[in-house]
Amino acid sequence: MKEGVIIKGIGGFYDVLASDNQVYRCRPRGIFRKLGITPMVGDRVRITPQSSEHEGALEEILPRKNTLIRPPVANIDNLAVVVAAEQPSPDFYMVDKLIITAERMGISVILLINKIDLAKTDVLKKMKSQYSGSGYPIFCVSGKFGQGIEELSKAMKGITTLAGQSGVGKSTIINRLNPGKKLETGKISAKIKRGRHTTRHVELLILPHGGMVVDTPGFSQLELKDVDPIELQNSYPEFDRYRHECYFNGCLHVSEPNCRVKQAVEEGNVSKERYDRYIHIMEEIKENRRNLW
Ligand SMILES: Nc1nc2c(ncn2[C@@H]2O[C@H](COP(=O)(O)OP(=O)(O)OP(=O)(O)O)[C@@H](O)[C@H]2O)c(=O)[nH]1
Ligand SMILES: [Mg+2]
Ligand SMILES: [Zn+2]
Repeated sequence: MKEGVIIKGIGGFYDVLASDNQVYRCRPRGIFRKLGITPMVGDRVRITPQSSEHEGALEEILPRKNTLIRPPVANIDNLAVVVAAEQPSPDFYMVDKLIITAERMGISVILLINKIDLAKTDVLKKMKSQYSGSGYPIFCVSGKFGQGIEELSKAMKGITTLAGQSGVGKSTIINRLNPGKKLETGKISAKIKRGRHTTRHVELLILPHGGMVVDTPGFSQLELKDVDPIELQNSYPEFDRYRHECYFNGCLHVSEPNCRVKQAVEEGNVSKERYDRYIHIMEEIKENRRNLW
């Protein structure tokens, strides 16, 4: 038996990249259908290679660390949150919400500033002042011209997906990371509009340094429906040093007295912008919950 990762599903078969660096086209054992288990791209699996060198049987799916629904991929290691140095201007609420979603799924966050060929350091300065406290790595790249791509590619260990506003350059970056494969970029053509109704095809692309990237970027679970207000702070690593020193045990760091997190904001040790958006997102979560009951 060999271990491997499902990189693609095609009509009931699964392409598995095995530890010997070979791809085996595998048919799942009947037991999976009996149990109602559908293998997913990203699944770590055990296979038995069969007579023909590149075929095999899918024997076992190892426990999943996490699962995304759109795109349907399991075991995501990193979420690269992409903003543009220029056009479109960054939507930091979206950035924070993507971070919260990633944190809750045990996915590491990478912050990615694209289009650095276009602009000076404005967005970088903002990102640094707002996110350095969280400890997330920040990469500056140009998907169009290639700056910083090599370094980014080395940092993408395991499975990475990209997310961010339309037009920030996600597809351009992926093409640059994996020059062997071209994805659709730029204007939405009539062809793509028609393509919307065809089956979404998900595939893990193998990067030169061994990492893998999902070729259908998308990370759309942004409603934060099931976040408990008390849990929201767990997605803010920059609060960690302070929150255990708040006067109240269940402090949400909103308007409670003697809140150490608020004090850290006032002292400039936690980004005011990040904190203000935290309050806003907290309101949103509470509002959503009220509508649920
Ligand atoms: N100058 C410059 N333009 C870029 C860069 N990266 C992407 N672009 C341009 O930005 C536009 C959008 O790029 P895409 O890669 O399609 O953006 P996307 O994030 O995939 O957008 P959606 O698929 O709509 O979510 C295209 O016109 C690209 O040529 C870059 O590094 N520098
Ligand atoms: Mg795209
Ligand atoms: Zn507090």
